[in-house]
Amino acid sequence: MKHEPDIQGLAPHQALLAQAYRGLNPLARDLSRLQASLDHLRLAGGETYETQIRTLRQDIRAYAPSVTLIGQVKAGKTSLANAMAGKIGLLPSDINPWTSVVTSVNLSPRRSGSQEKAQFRFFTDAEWENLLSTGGRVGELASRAGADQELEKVRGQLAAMRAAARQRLGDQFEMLLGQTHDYGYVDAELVQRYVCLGDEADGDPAQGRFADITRSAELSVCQPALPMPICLRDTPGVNDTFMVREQITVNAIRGSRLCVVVLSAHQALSNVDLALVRLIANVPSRDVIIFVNRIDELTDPAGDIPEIRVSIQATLKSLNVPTDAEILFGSARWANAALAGDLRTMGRDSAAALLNWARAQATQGGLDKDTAAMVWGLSGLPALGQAIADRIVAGEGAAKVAHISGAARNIASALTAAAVIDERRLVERSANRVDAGRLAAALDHLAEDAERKLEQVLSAMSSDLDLRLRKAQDAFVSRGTTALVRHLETFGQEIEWTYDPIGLRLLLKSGYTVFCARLHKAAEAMYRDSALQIQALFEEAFGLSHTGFALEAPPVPDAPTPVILGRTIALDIKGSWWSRWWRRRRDYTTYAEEFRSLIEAEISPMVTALSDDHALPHAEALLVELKAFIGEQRSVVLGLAEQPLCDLDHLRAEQAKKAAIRAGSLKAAYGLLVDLGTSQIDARRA
Ligand SMILES: Nc1nc2c(ncn2[C@@H]2O[C@H](COP(=O)(O)OP(=O)(O)OP(=O)(O)O)[C@@H](O)[C@H]2O)c(=O)[nH]1
Ligand SMILES: [Mg+2]
Repeated sequence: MKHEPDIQGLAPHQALLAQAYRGLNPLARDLSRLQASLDHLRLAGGETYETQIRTLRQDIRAYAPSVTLIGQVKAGKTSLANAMAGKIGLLPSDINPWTSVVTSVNLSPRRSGSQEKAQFRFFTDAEWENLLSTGGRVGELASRAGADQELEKVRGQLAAMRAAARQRLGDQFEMLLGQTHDYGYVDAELVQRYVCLGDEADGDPAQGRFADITRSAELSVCQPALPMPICLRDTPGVNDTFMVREQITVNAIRGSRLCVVVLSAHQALSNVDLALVRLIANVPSRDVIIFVNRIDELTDPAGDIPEIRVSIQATLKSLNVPTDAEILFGSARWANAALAGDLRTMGRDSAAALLNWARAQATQGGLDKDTAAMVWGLSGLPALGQAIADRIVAGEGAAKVAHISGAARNIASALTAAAVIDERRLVERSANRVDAGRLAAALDHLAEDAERKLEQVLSAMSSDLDLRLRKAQDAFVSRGTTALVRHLETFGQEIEWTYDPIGLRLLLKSGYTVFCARLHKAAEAMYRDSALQIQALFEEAFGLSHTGFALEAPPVPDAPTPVILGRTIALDIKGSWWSRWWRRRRDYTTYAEEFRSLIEAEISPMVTALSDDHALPHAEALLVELKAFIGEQRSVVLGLAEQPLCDLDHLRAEQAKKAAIRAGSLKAAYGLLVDLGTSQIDARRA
């Protein structure tokens, strides 16, 4: 793996990109050190560890941290994604068409074996049907609330979408559902056909041909300027009252740890963006970077930017969202102009704003002398790249390195022990045979015991979580109903009443966070105990208490963020349906009951999803990790116990050959592994 792009050999626009992502260089270096150490271990270990080492190598090779861009409609997410990828015009960005599909751009510096490709996945029949019959989230919600007009509107939109798709696709329509389309190349025209919806009137017919029924797009492109692979996810704009695809955006955020929230400078953040704010409210603020784009459209960036910052922070605070997310400012337009090496593309007003911002920045430190590099700097892209790199390096990257280096050190440790065992067998001229059967039984017992214990703890904690979540839900509904009755008694039904679900979300989130923290602690203890027990078994079986054989427990996997809590529910929509619902109740004594069942029906799926789609799979992942760890160690220990012992002369001959290689390779591996993954993990994540 290459870990530092060769700046000399890069085109000018690639050099700009390399500069933006240079914060990833140390991580790329660590990963390539890990690869090298695994190569040495493979030499040292012969075939014994072949599979394990291959899996670890593949794990490193496939590793690509991902960043999801979400944000306001037309904030410039797609333009920014293009600039971040160093690929002008790769994803179609314009006033029209608009992005309608989550698009993953997998960028890799490797030229070999990673040829460009694209895969587009369509909705399945069932998903499409479901969309049509329920009208998506808005439809479900509207029908529950009895908002017939809204429901009709959504149905109408969907019917139009279907008709458009039918017209565009003709007979192919039904056949395409559930399929995927694969291509061995990527270009803007291809992408446009699948991921952009536009107004028929002014679009060409090829545009968005498949967009109505596309569920996801995966593109793989080569970017030699990067020190390591990364994945950028572009999503449709949020604040879409249509919300048909909200769930897909929620899943995109879940799929990456890091989230870049793109806002438009002349729109900052306001009450229109509640849906967006709800989505980020549940992502830890250290994983959220706010990028205020389009500063080139401000007449006085130097004067306006500090105010915009304050206003965003105030809005977040008023909506009860942690305000410590990093806020950056920039312009995708400037970035793309710098990449193109043609500053004329930015236009006169944009250039005036650039000068204004350049003057302000000049007072705070040197601007680059090279014009393209200066514009690139002012575009905010290098700062964004650095912020992303910092978080990856301290967060998921460090966790990855810790995981793999721990496993590699365990292999090195076992190899060292193997050398001692061979040595002793020769010296003692005895086949001091370890009872492999007994050892296997002991290991099986240990595995069963550990798995059962962890399972018990996990299941007890999961029930506890369920209880907490239901309690939070009940309390919220009861409090709401009581408040409603009181309102009716005091003010009657003429004055409208509202009930903010923020308290519920906070309760659910804290229940989930407590659950995850307890789970983490329990799993950590169990992993550690298992490692110690296996080590003790091993030492006892081979009589090796002084070889320094030390087994490291694997790190505990991270819990998924509860993004689902950001999903829009009826109470979030303070629009017309709510007042109509309110007015339509004939007998106000039934208000409370109906209100109760309405919000219960709305909240239940969210609570269930938190438990079934987040908590349970996480508990399962912790168990899988334990099983995998014990399984690997089992095969290592048994492999050593079952080494052929009958022929000592053969062993001697082999030994002489192997010993030198093993000693040399092991030394090299240890040298590379010595300080990897032990100290870099972000302390904040502990
Ligand atoms: N002036 C200016 N225009 C920009 C900038 N970034 C994007 N635009 C323009 O804004 C329009 C929308 O840009 P997109 O990148 O498609 O925005 P988006 O957020 O992806 O839009 P949706 O996916 O439809 O929500 C296009 O005409 C872009 O050229 C910027 O930094 N400055
Ligand atoms: Mg877009």
